[in-house]
Amino acid sequence: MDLQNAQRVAQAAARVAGEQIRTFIGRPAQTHQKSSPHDLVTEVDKACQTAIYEILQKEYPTSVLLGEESVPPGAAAATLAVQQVERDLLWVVDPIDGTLNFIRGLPACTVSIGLMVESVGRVGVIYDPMRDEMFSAIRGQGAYCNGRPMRVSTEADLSSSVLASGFPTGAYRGRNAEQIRRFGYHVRNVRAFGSAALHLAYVAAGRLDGFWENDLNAWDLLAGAVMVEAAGGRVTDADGAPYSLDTRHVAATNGHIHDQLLRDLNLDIPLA
Ligand code: 2AM
Ligand code: CA
Ligand code: CA
Ligand code: CA
Repeated sequence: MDLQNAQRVAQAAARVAGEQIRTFIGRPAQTHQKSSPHDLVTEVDKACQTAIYEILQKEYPTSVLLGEESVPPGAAAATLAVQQVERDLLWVVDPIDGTLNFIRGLPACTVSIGLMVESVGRVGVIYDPMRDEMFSAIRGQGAYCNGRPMRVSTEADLSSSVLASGFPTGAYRGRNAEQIRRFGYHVRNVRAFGSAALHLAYVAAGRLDGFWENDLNAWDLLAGAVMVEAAGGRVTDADGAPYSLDTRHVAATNGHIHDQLLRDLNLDIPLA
């Protein structure tokens, strides 16, 4: 398997989708509600996924594609991902991560493409079209932003850390908001840019020291998980188990603050 080629193909696909994001940001043609009033999708999400699929499939015709917009919203997504994991080549695609930002014209939306080879995450590509930043990584071969090597930060103290999280649309919104409130008191600051993949790319780049969020899916996480690890960081489930395709509650850090973050995440917080 030529992982360099796979990375090039994923980057090309991400750029094609990124072009559409740049064209339609802030003025998407049609917006539909998915699982809840907080959870939206546009025709551009679907068009971007189709364009990405075409490029990946042309170069890798036997690979399996798992994209957000071809899976029904909700809990089945993770199960589906796990069912596919045994396949030799599995591409995991989020055509627009940060759809609400895209709709509102907020320039924090990314294209996220991850590749699993025989059940191991090997390649991660995250493209930010509004800043033209191409983040990419191959397991064991480092991580890069626009060709320059990236490394996680060296911050070792949670109280001096800059973290990111989000407000998931489903049942875990309250829990996540409560965690943000608590961390807000004792870390340097917390950001919520609205794209999980962007947060993960920023952890890899050392711009953020850590990121956590509840209730995410494989397409939000795979590319970024490969990237954070390739940049020297650590990615686990909220209970400390190593990242896997069915991880929903993720913690990704520079490694140094990881155990401190997990400890505080696991304070007993009631749901919703
Ligand atoms: P999306 O924009 O691709 O939908 C923001 O907190 C993060 O939550 C984004 O990465 C967003 O991805 C994701 N998200 C949106 N709707 C979600 C849902 N129903 N369940 C879980 N995550 C969701
Ligand atoms: Ca979505
Ligand atoms: Ca997403
Ligand atoms: Ca999406």
